[in-house]
Amino acid sequence: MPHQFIIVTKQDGYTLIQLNRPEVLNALNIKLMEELVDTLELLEKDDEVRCVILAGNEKAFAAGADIKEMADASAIDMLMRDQFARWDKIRKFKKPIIAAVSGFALGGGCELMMSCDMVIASETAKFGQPEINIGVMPGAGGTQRLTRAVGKVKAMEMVMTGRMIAAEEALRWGLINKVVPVEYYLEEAKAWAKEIASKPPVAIRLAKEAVLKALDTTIEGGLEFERKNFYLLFASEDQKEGMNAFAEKRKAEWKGK
Ligand code: DAK
Repeated sequence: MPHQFIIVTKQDGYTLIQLNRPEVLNALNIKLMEELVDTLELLEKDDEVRCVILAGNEKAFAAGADIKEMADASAIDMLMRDQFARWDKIRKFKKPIIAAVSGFALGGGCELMMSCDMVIASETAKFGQPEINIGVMPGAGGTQRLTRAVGKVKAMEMVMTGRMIAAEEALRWGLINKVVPVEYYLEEAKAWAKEIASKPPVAIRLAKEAVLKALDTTIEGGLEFERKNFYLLFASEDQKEGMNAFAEKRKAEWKGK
């Protein structure tokens, strides 16, 4: 099915998804989110895809949820649309997702970015949770994921002032992984995706699960969880292959089993 608001490009080992509503700075409307989540569901089942890059364009990753689309909604409309179910599917996506961000990542755009596993940004990237300026507050993880990423006082600053922060500041705060000149941000994300796609997929999947577990459990529970995933990998062919290849001084060939 052709997409209206995203562009999907399959590369060797990974897939690039580009949000594509440039006339409204990639504002996230319901249809765009539907296309994005439906695509992720397909990619999850495709063994050739080992990593995903989510990007916008140079001017905007996404300037938030589509304000015009939700302006007249009632609380019950919002409840019955149940859009969070869609957002939950992104959070539960099992393969690594790298956000490649340039320009605005605001409101739902910043929240979508924080649902990804790693973030490569251009020097022009700007991050913010400006919902306060339109009479609401973050609703798709902005008070929770942001606080875990940057700590209480900085999250309060962003959520209560609605101010944007620049890429270098976001890097210092621990919100993103790397900042590069705008002409390289997508290339850099592709290099990371290629590197991750070359790793053993089962170990990548269980490692992602364990890191995410750290965000919502005690240290004791998290260590237990990590240990189980670690043991489980000794049932994989890739563990035998990886360790034997090391001993035999050759490159491992992963089967994803
Ligand atoms: N929604 C709809 N249209 C938007 C938009 C948005 N979030 N952001 C920009 N646009 C549109 C503008 O209306 C304008 O359209 P035209 O007037 O040309 O038709 C076009 O994009 C270009 O924008 P500007 O002319 O404003 O461009 P500037 O460079 O002057 O300013 C800006 C760029 C990013 C500073 C400005 O556009 C701006 O402040 N945008 C709004 C940013 C914002 O407030 N974002 C937070 C939105 S609330 C949910 C999940 C998530 C959410 C809600 C529910 N569920 C699962 C239920 C999240 C909520 C939000 O994100």
